[in-house]
Amino acid sequence: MFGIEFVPSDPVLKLASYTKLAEEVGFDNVWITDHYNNRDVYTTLAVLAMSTNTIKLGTGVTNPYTRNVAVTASSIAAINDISGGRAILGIGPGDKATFDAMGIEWTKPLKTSRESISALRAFFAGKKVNQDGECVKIAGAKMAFKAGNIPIYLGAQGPKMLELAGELTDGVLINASHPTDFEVAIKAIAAGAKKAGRDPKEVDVGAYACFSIDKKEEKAIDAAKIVVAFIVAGSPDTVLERHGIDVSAKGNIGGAIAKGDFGALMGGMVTQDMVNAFSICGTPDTCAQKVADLQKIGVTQIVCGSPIGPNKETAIKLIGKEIIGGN
Ligand code: F42
Repeated sequence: MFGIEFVPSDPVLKLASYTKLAEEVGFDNVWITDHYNNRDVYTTLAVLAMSTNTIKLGTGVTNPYTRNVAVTASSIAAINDISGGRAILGIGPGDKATFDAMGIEWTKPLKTSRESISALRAFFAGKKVNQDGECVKIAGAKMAFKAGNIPIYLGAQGPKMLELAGELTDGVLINASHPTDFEVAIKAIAAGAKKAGRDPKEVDVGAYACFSIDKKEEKAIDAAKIVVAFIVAGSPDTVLERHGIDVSAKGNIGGAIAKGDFGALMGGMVTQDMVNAFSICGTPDTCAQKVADLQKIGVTQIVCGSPIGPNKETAIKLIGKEIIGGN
């Protein structure tokens, strides 16, 4: 399966035209990110629903801190309604930096995720929900319209979150691009599935990857560098060490980002090793090989995330022709 991620920092109508193109070239899913400072995820998905016919429409990902889960259930059910059953709910504990700016306290992300998923399943099943959780409390709320059977995906990287995904979800969206990270992740998902008596194959394993494709390798790499810089700056030390990247680079890159010194980032701070570890990047042949390597170890959905390529339209067409077409 193939997905594509868009960030609604771009105007919604522009995303609608990219999504239509993505649908035409064979993508299965479109995922829209959720951050308060960008355009609203459900408004965006509603427009995408009206301008497409077959592609599935996912929040990629929303969170249970900025919206009560009953409101999330109602919003995604409305998307399911207007799209003829094409909605997918991607949810994760969210992004601490944006919560700090909003004055929202980020407590118990793992437990909040677990309790949110159970409440959401109950809302989707049309039940009157009574849940006296530690983090999510619902006192008799019920949807007044039919939600339908909406798959739930979890945004996860940490071992406990991945186990939770294996235990409870239809799929997981993992912010990573390299087989080494997925070998670790797939084991954790399988452990969670086993604990719940499920077949791990029931869980769609999504690589939510930084993706950059162009016929000219250099152009593809340059387009990925700033995204890779943000990934390095935000990665735990254990992940950098796993890829043999000097942990001190994290502070230097973070400093350059804070100063807005993009010249330094492009001019050598972001190394080829970092690009290889944290993106699927290069010519169509290189990208196709990297996609095949991930599929071989058990990744079942490749989500082509930012930047997609130096030119989004050209990149979407290239992925359709050279990667999805050849799969
Ligand atoms: N976040 C957004 O805000 N917007 C987005 O659009 C978005 C997209 C997205 C796409 C893919 C993806 O993988 C993640 C994405 N995210 C997005 C981020 C997402 O919402 C999550 O923040 C992120 O995936 C979670 O990262 P993580 O799996 O590393 O989990 C964190 C919370 C973690 O520390 N996990 C630990 C682990 O091992 O998995 C568990 C920590 C733990 O056990 N906590 C206990 C608990 O109950 O929470 C509490 C412990 C205590 O002492 O209180």
